[in-house]
Amino acid sequence: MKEAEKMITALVDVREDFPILKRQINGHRLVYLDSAATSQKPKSVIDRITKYYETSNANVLRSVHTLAEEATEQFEESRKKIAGFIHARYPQEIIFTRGTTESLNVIARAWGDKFLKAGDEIVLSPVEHHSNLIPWQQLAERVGAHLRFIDLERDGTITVDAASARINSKTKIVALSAVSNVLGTINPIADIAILAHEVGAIIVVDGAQSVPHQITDVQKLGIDFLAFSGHKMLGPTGIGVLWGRNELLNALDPVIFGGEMIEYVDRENATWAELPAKLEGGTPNIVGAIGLGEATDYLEKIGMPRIEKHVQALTEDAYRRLSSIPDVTVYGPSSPHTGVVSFNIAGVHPHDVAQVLDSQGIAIRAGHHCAQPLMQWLDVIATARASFYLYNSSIDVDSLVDAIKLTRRYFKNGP
Ligand code: 7TS
Repeated sequence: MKEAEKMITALVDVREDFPILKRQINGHRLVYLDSAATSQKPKSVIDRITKYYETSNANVLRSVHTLAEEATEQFEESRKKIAGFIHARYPQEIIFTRGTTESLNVIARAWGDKFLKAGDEIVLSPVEHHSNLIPWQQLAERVGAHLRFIDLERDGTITVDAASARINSKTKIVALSAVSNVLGTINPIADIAILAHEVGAIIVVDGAQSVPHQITDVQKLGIDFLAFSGHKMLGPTGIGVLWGRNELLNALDPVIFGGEMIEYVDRENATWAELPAKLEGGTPNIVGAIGLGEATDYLEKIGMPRIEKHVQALTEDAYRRLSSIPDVTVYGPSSPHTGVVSFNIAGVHPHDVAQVLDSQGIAIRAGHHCAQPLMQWLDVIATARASFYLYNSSIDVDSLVDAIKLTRRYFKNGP
C-alpha cells in the first residue's frame, strides 16, 4: 500500500502543465474526472498547434514550396513518432483517421466487405462501445454474417476460456476493446489473438481506452488491426489512427476516393497509391497529426509505465473507497481495474449525481457511455463514471469520495 500511495501522488506536478486545470468551476478547484470521454491538453501540445499555424501551415504531400515541404516533413515525422509509440514495424502502417470510430468503420468496410461471406461469424463482447459494435452489425447485415458474443464473468471480465468457447472455424473476425470504457476491465488480448489466429481469423482491437494508459506493442500483442483516438491521449480532437499489419493494409481497397490516394487516373479508371496515402484520401488533419505526435512526446517524457501504474493505483483506490460507502454499487472487478470507475447510488439518478458533483467543481460523466448492451447486462439504465489520467491525484479521489457522500446524504435527508 505504501508503494501505491507514493505512486498516487508522484505525478501531481504534471497538473501545472495543463492550463485548463487552473480553472475554477462553480467556485471550486476543477477536479476533472472525465478523461475517458476526452483528455485535457498540455501546454506543449497547445503551443505546437499554434506554432504550426504561425510558421509552417501549408497543404501536405503535393506542393514543392518551402512551407509545403516543412508541413509534409512535420506531418510525416509525427507518423513516425506514433509508429514508435505503438511499436509498429513501419510508419506506413499508421493511417490517420478522425478517431477510433472512423478507424473501426474503415476496417469493417474495407476488410469485412471484401473477405466476409454469408454464414461467417464475428466474435465480440457485450462490453463493447457502440463504435466497436454497430460497424459489425452493419457488416453482418450486408454480407449475411452472424455476431457471436463472449460470455462475461459475473464481475464483467472476459476470460480466455470464455473467448475460446465462442471462437471456431466459422469465426473470421474477433473485435474487442483492450480496456472497457465502463468497467475498466483489462482484456487478455494477446491470448485471444492466438485463439483467433488458430482458426484463421483476424483480431481487431479497439484501443481507445488502452493506448492512452499503457504501453502498446502491436507486435508483441500479435494483433492485426488497432484503432485509437488522439483526443483521449492528450492530443487534439479530430485525429486518430488505424494501425494494421502492412500486408493486411495492402490487401484493403480504399473506402474514401479522391485526391492524394491515387497513383494514376484517366477518364474511366484509377489506380491506388502506396500506403499510407491509399487509405488517406483528401487533405488530412495535418495539425491534428502534428499535435498528436507532440502528445506522444509528452507521454513518453513522463513515461508510459509510470502513467499506467499511477492511473491504475488511483482507479483501484477510488473503487475501494466508493465501494465502502453505503448505498453505492461499483461495477466491474476491484482489480485489475484501470482508468474508469462506474457506480450508482441507490435511488439517485446518475445525472443528478453528476449535477451535484458539478456544483462542487467535479466533472464526471453520467449515462450509458455508448455501451447500451452492457447497461442491459448490468440491468441498469445508466451509471455515473469517474475517469482518471496522469494529471489526477489522490486529492481528486478525496474530493470525489466526499462529494459522493454529500450527494447520498442530500438525496436521503434533503439539503
Ligand atoms: N471505443 C471505446 C472503448 C471508447 O471508449 C470510445 C469513446 C470509442 C471507441 C469512440 O471513440 P471516438 O474518439 O471515435 O469517439 N468513449 C467515450 C466515452 O467513454 N465517453 O465519451 C466517449
